[in-house]
Formats: sequence, C-alpha cells, structure tokens
Amino acid sequence: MIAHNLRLISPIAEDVYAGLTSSPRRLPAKLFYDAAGSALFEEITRLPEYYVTRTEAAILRRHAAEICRRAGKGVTVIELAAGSAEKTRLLLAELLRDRMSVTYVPVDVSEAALAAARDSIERALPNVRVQPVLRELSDLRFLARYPGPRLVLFIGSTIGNLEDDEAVALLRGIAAELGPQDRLLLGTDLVKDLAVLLPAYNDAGGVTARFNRNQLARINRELGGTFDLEGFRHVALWNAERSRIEMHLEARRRQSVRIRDLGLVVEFAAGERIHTENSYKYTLPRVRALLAQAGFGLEQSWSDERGWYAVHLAHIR
Ligand code: AVJ
Repeated sequence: MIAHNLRLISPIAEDVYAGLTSSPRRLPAKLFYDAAGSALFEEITRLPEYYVTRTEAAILRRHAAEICRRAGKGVTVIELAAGSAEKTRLLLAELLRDRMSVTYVPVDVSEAALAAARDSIERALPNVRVQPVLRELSDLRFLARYPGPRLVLFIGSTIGNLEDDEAVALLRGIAAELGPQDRLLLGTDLVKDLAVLLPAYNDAGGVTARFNRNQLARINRELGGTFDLEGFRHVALWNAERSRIEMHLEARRRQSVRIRDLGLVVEFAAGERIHTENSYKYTLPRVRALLAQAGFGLEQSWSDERGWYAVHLAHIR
C-alpha cells in the first residue's frame, strides 16, 4: 500500500525503499549528493590520495586549446553531472579567448552544487552566461533546446558509476540529440596500481568514510531514519573481475533501523553490507567500445604521463 505512494513522500523514497529491501542491500550513488554530500565530495577532490580530479584538471589545462579548437569556436557548453564545475572553467576561459561570450549549461541533481557552480563561474568569468538545469540524466531530450554547435561534457569519471549497459544507454541518449557538428567530451578513470587506487577511496583522514555514511545521514534527515552512523564501517575494495572499486557500509553488529516515512524496519546482521557505489576503471579499448556501441566515433584521447586518467573527444557517426 505504501509502495505506490512513495514518490509523493520524497524524491529519494522509492530508491531507498527498493535498495534497502533488496538482497544484497544497495543504495544508488546519486544519493550521495545532497548539500552535505556535495560539500564532502568537494573535500575529497582536494585530498592528497584522490588523484582523479587533479589529474583530469591537468589534462584539461594542458590540452584546453586543442580541445576547444577541435570542438569548434562557437560552441554552447552543456555539462552533465556538473557538480561544482571547477574544471570546466579551464575550457570556458579558453573559449572566451576567441569570443565575447559563451553559454554554459550545467546539469545536475544537486541544487546546492548548481548554485555554487553558477556563483564561481560568474565571478571568475563574467562573460559566461550560466543557465543551470536541475535534473537527472534519464531524459536528455532537453539538449535539443540549446543551439548548436554543442560541446557536451561528461567528465569527472561520473560514467564510472554506471554499469556498461547503463553507460551505453546514456551515451545513446546523448548521441540521439547531437548532430555532426557537435562533440562529446568524456572523462574516464583508468585501471592502475592498487597502491594508488585503494587509498583514493579510503583516505587517511576519513573524508571518504564520512561521504559514504552521508547516505545514511541523509536517510535519517529526509525520511526520519534511525541509522546509527557509527554502527557502519566504511569499506572500499577492488573487484578485479568487474574492474571496479566498490564502496560498502558494513554493519559492525546486529541492528535494526526504522525508517519512519517509509513505514519500514530493516534488520541488519553483523557484517551485512549495503553496497553504495561502483566506480569503474577503464582501458582505452573499453572506452572506444562503449562509445562505438552508443554510435560515437572517437576523435582523440588525451592522458597524463602516468596513464592514470583519460579525456576523450567523440562525435556521432
Ligand atoms: C564522482 C563518481 C567520479 O567514483 O571517484 C569519490 C565519486 N566516490 N570517492 C569516483 C567518489 C568516492 C567519484 N565520482
């Protein structure tokens, strides 16, 4: 009876209900990004262990001129899962070298992140017209509203949160809206030494652990949950078979949690886990194959000296 009214309770109610009643239990990664979680993620991006953001930023900085030249001078920049849009500034600044103004459309599920992105971009680059769009990436038909040529950014290795079939579906959705003049810029984290990968998802300062537990904190705040945050251990592990980092929250002891607004009581056995995130790590051939399956041709890839991360420019075929 509760089940079909869930959407009315809260935008996260359905996902939380489905995830916590499934076996094994899971929560979707997009649940991380309320205001508190977005702030914690920003903190992660500055951690010494988290190489992802600064490696991508270095690639974008080094190749901004070539990326913008290949994308074309007049592009409207649309960024999917924009977050704080820190790195995008590098590309927007480059585009402004040849033009009076640029339109930038950040798309995200976090209102707080969009507001922060708009403020920081407008302050740093007053000639950028920022037009934020608050939404999930499940329906991309809104892309048609923006004049071409377009440069669609899906950077930050956000694609790594998706299963291959979901990634291909999303890329297909993008491809369906793009014309021959438009470009996709995709950022992917690459397979590397575990001595580098694991600390990036289990930092010494415990920021990633707090980020992970924020999912439980959010359920407490938004759905009247009774999760004891200290009752769950942060676990980050490498799944070699699937080529992904997984994050879990593991019950330290047997416990029961009530989620008032869902009319739900969840019983956890000691050691039972909630799977909160996958972060896929790619190889170049795999990225090429994903793009090809979605109807994209790869125009150029750029990587760092250590081969830790890559940025790809693609067009529809
Ligand atoms: C934003 C999905 C790229 O997978 O590295 C950071 C999220 N999770 N630390 C990633 C994240 C734990 C991040 N992405």
